[in-house]
Amino acid sequence: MVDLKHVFGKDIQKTIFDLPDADIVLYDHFFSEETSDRLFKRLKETIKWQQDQITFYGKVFNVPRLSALYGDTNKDYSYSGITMHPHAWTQDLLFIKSSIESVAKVEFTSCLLNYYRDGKDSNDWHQDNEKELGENPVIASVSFGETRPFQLRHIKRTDLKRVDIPLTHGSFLIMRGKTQHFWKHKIPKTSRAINPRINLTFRIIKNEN
Ligand SMILES: O=C(O)CCC(=O)C(=O)O
Ligand SMILES: [Mn+2]
Repeated sequence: MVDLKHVFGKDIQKTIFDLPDADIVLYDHFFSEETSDRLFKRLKETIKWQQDQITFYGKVFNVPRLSALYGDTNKDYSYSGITMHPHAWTQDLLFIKSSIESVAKVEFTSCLLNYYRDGKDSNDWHQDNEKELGENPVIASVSFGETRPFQLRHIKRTDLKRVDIPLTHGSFLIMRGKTQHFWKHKIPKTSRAINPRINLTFRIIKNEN
């Protein structure tokens, strides 16, 4: 437990994951319940959510979630074959960004948001290792709404077990160092009837367009 009362929540709980080739820290209750409720509602209503598509073996599929890119407007971002041009920062996003920057001690240029409407929405195994993010990306992930498991697996070490980290309402997870070189992550589908979830991943895009 660390004292971060000056930042926000009263019961911020810090967990450092002891995993090889990774640097992952989780802060539960980073944002208070009240702040999290307010931010969830506001983001759901004000973010310009879009349905992205991917082409796989010549067929076009809807990505199983809604997404949006916000950030410094001179920083385009390409992933999964899609190039996105960011919307300008909103007040809510700047508030979340400055809150996490006070702990992360870096400045983020961009925020990718995902809206998981129900248990059918998901995010399949991947690494956040696009070249725009540089050699060792810092990825700061904030979640609001339904708790979903964030699963991690080492790409080489088959002796290591999969890790499941529940990302709760108002939580803040940070991945740094070599994590994106060695670990894939995913948000699995579930057949349970669940509420929607919003996730924001703050990133540092090095190039300028
Ligand atoms: O929803 C999450 O917690 C993860 C999102 C993610 O991995 C991504 O957008 O790259
Ligand atoms: Mn990711």
